Amino acid sequence: MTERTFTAPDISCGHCTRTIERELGELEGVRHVQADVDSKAVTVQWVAPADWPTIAALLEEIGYPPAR
Ligand SMILES: [Cu+2]
Repeated sequence: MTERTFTAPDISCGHCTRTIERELGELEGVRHVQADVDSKAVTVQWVAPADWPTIAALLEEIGYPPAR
């Protein structure tokens, strides 16, 4: 299991965090997603076949690119 916590600066409300949790949660291999409005932090836990490039690409696609 891999875990990564990052910031998604475009998070602005609870809808954003729910969208992120739902969309990432639908990726095969993603086991846990938690997004926080106040800190704009997102923690994701995954196993194969999920990987960071796939997760980052999906975040870009739904409008919440991870901070670099
Ligand atoms: Cu929002």
